Amino acid sequence: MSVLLALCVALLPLVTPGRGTRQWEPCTDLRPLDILAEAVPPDGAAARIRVVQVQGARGLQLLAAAPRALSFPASRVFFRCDFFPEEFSIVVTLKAPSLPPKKNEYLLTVMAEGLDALLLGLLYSAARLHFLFRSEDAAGIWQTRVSFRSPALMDGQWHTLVLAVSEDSFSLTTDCGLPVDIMADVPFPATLSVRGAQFFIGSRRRTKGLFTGLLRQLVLLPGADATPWLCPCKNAELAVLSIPRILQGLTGKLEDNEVLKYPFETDMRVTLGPRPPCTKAEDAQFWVDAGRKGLHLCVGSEWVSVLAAKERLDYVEEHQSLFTDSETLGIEVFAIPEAGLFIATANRKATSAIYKWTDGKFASYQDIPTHQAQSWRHFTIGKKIFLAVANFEPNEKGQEFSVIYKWSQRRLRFTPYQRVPTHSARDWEAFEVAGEHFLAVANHREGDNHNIDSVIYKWNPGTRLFEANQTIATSGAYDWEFFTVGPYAFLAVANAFNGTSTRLQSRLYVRLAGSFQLFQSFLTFGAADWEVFHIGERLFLAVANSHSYDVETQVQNGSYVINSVIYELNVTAQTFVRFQEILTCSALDWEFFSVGEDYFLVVANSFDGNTFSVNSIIYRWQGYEGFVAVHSLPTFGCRDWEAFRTAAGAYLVYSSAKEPLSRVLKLRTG
Ligand SMILES: *[C@@H]1O[C@H](CO)[C@@H](O)[C@H](O)[C@H]1NC(C)=O
Ligand SMILES: *[C@@H]1O[C@H](CO)[C@@H](O)[C@H](O)[C@H]1NC(C)=O
Ligand SMILES: *[C@@H]1O[C@H](CO)[C@@H](O)[C@H](O)[C@H]1NC(C)=O
Ligand SMILES: *[C@@H]1O[C@H](CO)[C@@H](O)[C@H](O)[C@H]1NC(C)=O
Ligand SMILES: [Ca+2]
Ligand SMILES: [Ca+2]
Ligand SMILES: [Ca+2]
Repeated sequence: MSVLLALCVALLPLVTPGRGTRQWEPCTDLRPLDILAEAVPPDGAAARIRVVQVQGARGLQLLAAAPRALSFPASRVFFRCDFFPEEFSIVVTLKAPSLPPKKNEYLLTVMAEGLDALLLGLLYSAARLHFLFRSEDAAGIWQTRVSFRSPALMDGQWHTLVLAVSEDSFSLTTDCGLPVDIMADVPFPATLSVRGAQFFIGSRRRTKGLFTGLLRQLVLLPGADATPWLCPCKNAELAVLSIPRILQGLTGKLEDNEVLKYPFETDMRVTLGPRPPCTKAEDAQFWVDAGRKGLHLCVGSEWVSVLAAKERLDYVEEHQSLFTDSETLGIEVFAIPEAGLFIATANRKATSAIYKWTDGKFASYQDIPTHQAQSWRHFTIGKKIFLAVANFEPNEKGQEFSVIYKWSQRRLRFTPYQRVPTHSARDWEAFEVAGEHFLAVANHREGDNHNIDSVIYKWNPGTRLFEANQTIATSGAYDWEFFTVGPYAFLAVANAFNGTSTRLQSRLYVRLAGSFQLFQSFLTFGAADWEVFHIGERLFLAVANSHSYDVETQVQNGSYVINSVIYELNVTAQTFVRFQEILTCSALDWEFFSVGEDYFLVVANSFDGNTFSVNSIIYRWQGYEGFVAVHSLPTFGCRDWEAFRTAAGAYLVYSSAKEPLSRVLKLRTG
C-alpha cells in the first residue's frame, strides 16, 4: 500500500489549476459570470430574500435585516488567480426605487478582505449611476468615481444597463440605446487584486445604502463588452445575458435575445467578419463570428471560443434509420485521415459492417465476418490504423478468437492483421502509456465459468504484434475504460456476473511500476459500461448498472429498474466518491457529449423487466443540481450510444440489440 500512498501525495498538485504553462490565462472563466445566481443560496434561503414579480418579470428584493445575505467570496469566480479583469462589462437589469436627492444605494460591491475598503462598486442615486473603483499609484490609493446621468432609471420600469470598461474608457448603455462614453483621467487598474475579497449584491456589507429596488440580472463578462450580445433586442428593457433560475420562466426568455444580429464594432479590439488570422500580433484580441454567434479570443496562435453558450441543444430529431444485417451491439465512430468518417457496427449474426458518412448519411462500405460481435475499437499506432472486434462466440470450427484488422492504404479497406485468443470477448480498450501501446480485452466467460482472466496486451514494435503483458482476474467482464489523471494511467473494468450474482465489485486499477494495481472497488449490479468524463477541472466516472440478480433471491422484474451511479474524483481524499444516482432500466451504456457550453449524458436503457420498449434519456449538467433529465427518446432494446460531429453539426447514433435497426439523430441547436 505504500506505493499507493506515494501516489496520493503526488496526485495533489495535478489538479491545482495550471499556472505558467500557457502564455496567458484569465483569472476567471471567460464567459458571462452570473454574479446574482452565484450569490443566491441554492436552497433559496427563503427568509433573506424575496422574489417579487412586477410588470411580468421577476426580481429579487433584499431585506434590510440581512444586508449580507447575498454575498460570496471572489475566489469562487476568480479561481485561477486574483486579478479583476482589465477590460470587462457588467450587465444589470433592475427596477430602481425613486430616491430623494443625496441618497445612495449600492447595486454591487467588491469589498477588500477585512477592511471596510471598497475595491469596486456600482452605486445608484437619483437619476445617476456611479461606478467606483480603487486604484493605486505612486501618490497613494485613490477611489475614482465615474458618474453617468441616467434619468431613465427613475420611471419605475425595468431597465437593463451595460457598463463596459476598458482602461480609461467607460461606457454605459441603457436599454440598448446609444452608449454614453466617458473618458476618465484615471484608468481602470490593470492589476486590481481581489485576493480575499467578497462580492456583495445590493449592499456594501452593511444596512446603510442597501438597495431597495428589484434586481433581476447581474452579470460580469470578463474581457468583453456585452452590448453586442444583448442588442438590438425586441425587449431591450429586459434583455438577458444570464439570470438565476428562480427568476426565469417569464418575460425575457433567452430565446427573445437576438444576439449579434447587428453586431457593431467597439473599441474592445473586436474583429467582425470571417475568421481572421491569429498570430502573436493578434494575441488577446477578440473575433466575433456573427454567422455562428461565436466570440473567440486569440490565445497563442489559436482562436479559443469564449462564448459558445450561444449554441444550445434545443431538440433531437431523427436523421437516418440505418438498417443493419442483424441486431447491433456496439457501435464505434472513427475518422480516417483523407478517407472520411466511418462507423463500425458489431452485429449479432455472421456479418458486421462498416459504413462511411457520404452526403450526410451513413452508406454501406465494407462487410466483415464476425462471430456474435459485441463491440469494435478503433485505434492508431503511428500511421497504422487498426480496428479490433470482440467476438463472443467461436467460429464454425470451434476456434475462439477476436481479430485486429488494419486499414490498407492501398485497398482502402480493413484487412485481418492479428488473431487473439479470447473468451466470449465483450470489449476492447486501446490506450497509450509513456509511448507504449496497449490493448485490453474483457473476457466475459469461458464455458460456464465467469471468473476468468482478462488480458492486457502490449504492442511489440519489433514483432509488430500485440503480446500479453498482464492478466487481471475479472468476473463476467463487460467493459474496460482507460483514462489518465496527470501522469497516472487508470483502467476500470465493469464486472457483470460471477456465476451466481451480479452484485459485485467492479475495479479501478492504476498503473505503477509497469503494471496495473488495484486502486478502488465499486459495488455494481451487472455493470455493463464505465464512462469517464471531465467537466472543467472535475473528473467523473459513471457506471451503467444493468441488473440486480442473485441466485438466492431469484429473478424479479423490478431488478432491472435500478440506480446507475456517477462518481467524482475527490483529489484530496484520493478516491472516487458517489456524486449522483440515476434510476435506469437495465442500463448498458453511458455516453458523454457537449454542445456549446453545455454538457450531457445519454443513457442506453434497454429493458424494464417487461418490455424492451423503454425510453433512453438525455441528461444535462446543471451545476450543483448535477445531471437533470431533459429529453426522453423512445428506444427498443437500446445497446450503445455514440456522439459525433461533422461540419454540418452534432449527431448521436444508437444501436438496438433487439432489432436490426440503428438510428442516427441530429442535435438541433439554437
Ligand atoms: C509489461 O510492460 C511493462 C512496460 O513496458 C514492462 O515493464 C513489464 O515488464 C511487462 N510485463 C510483462 C509480464 O511482460
Ligand atoms: C458471487 O458473488 C456473491 C456476492 O458477492 C458471492 O456471495 C458468491 O459467493 C460469488 N460466487 C462465486 C461463484 O464466486
Ligand atoms: C474531499 O475529501 C476531503 C478529505 O476527505 C474532504 O474534506 C472534502 O470535503 C472532500 N471534497 C468534496 C468536494 O467532497
Ligand atoms: C415479468 O416479466 C415477464 C416477461 O419477462 C412477464 O411475463 C411477467 O408478467 C412480469 N411480471 C410482473 C410481475 O411484472
Ligand atoms: Ca470500453
Ligand atoms: Ca460508454
Ligand atoms: Ca458508447
